Amino acid sequence: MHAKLLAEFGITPSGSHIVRSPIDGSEIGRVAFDDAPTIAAKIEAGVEAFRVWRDVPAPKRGELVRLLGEELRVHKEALGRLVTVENGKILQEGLGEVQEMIDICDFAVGLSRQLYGLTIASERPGHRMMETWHPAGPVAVISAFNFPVAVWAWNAALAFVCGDPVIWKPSAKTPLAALAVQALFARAAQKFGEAPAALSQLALCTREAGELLTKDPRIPGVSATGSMAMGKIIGPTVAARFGRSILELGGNNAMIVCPSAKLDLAERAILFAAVGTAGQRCTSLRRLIVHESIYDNLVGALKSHYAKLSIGAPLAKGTLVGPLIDRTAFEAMEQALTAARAEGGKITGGGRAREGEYPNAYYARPAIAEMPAQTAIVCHETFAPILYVMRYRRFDEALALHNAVPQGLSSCIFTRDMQEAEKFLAASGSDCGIANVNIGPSGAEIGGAYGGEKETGGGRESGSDAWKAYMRRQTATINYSDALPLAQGVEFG
Ligand code: UN1
Repeated sequence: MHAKLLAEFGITPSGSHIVRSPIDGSEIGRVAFDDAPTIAAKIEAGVEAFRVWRDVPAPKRGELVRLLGEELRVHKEALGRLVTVENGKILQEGLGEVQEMIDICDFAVGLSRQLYGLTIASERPGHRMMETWHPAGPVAVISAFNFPVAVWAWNAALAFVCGDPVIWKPSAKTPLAALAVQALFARAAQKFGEAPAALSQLALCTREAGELLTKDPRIPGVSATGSMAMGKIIGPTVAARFGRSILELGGNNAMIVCPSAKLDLAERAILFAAVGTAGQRCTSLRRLIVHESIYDNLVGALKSHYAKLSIGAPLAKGTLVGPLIDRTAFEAMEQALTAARAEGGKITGGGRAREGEYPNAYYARPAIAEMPAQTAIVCHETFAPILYVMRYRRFDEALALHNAVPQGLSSCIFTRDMQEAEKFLAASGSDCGIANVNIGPSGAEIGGAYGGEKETGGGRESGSDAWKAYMRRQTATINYSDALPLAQGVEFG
């Protein structure tokens, strides 16, 4: 079955890096890794592609992205399946991830005719001043296993219309989906006919070889999604050569549930955000801050939902929770639960599921950890389905708890009280990059800028004006008079 999927994308497994499916631990393919000289050659090829691509009119560049979107539409089912097989998220979410790619392609096509600059009133007579956005150069995209294809698309679709080639280092855990995307890109490029050969390249490599991408001054922009630890290395490396990085690191996303909340909606939102994708989204719900008056009601209902969750094969209809990516992820979950217990937490759920059936895969029972306070482990992002629950009395107390973690990606409040909703969205409210009212923290649309503050890294990808990070800004002033007036009225000579 996997071989047929790979064949749809023309992938013939070869190489020494073994790729295993988290579904059952079986080998699903092999890929060859690039060594350092190959990465260096790819950077050079990216620079050459840039020389050509930057002069192609942006709307024409958009046409290539339109064709890529078409390929994705045709192969949505197969690519969604491949994402599920390689990453373990349930098929609905695998398909959703491909839809996210299609959406950003559509967005980028429109954008290709809207890379607007400004005209600015000059203080000098007979002068015109303007701001132009130019292509920046090859962009390195470093992506994580949890969104193995969508994150590339958020970056690449924008980069291509902005005139930048892309060199993509996917997670070593999900290289097959990356190869499949690269194959679809190649088909779109062939139909387009005029794309330079190295416009889109893959760098399948170890972290060490990947560092060449972050260190090379010919790559003005590096967009990296992953852990805070990774960002702490990449950020300073890119900054040391005055490059630009777009960092999308960890989240520790919370929901405040207020007394007036519509609880049935809140429950559904919590389930999707806390156990969906087996808790392996950057935007997964990790902290629940509940008003004491509804605490027993809500937490009781959640426990009964958790007890009935269908955990298992992610391709099977009806499954809501697939496997964790690997053993390390499962062990991290266990360790976090042990720490939570030691810090006074009362744990419901947790532990391994379906072990008899899948001895080489790591299915985890999602856990609810009722905490006496926002202890150390609650402030730490564990990439697993653990929901820490805390109670609050006063609204300002809830808000303070909400913001008192090092991460700042996504956040939400469930309330029907307008004052609470507005306070949450105000300057003194949620300190996150994403703040929702009566919606969970995960599953953001592509139209908004995606990213967060503090240890989340500060980068913005995807919609709104995130495209500006892929271009260089130029201020140009033109003198169409016969004089040479100086700015600030300076007389010189
Ligand atoms: C991620 O987890 O890295 O908002 C990305 C969401 C998705 C993207 C998550 N649109 O949950």
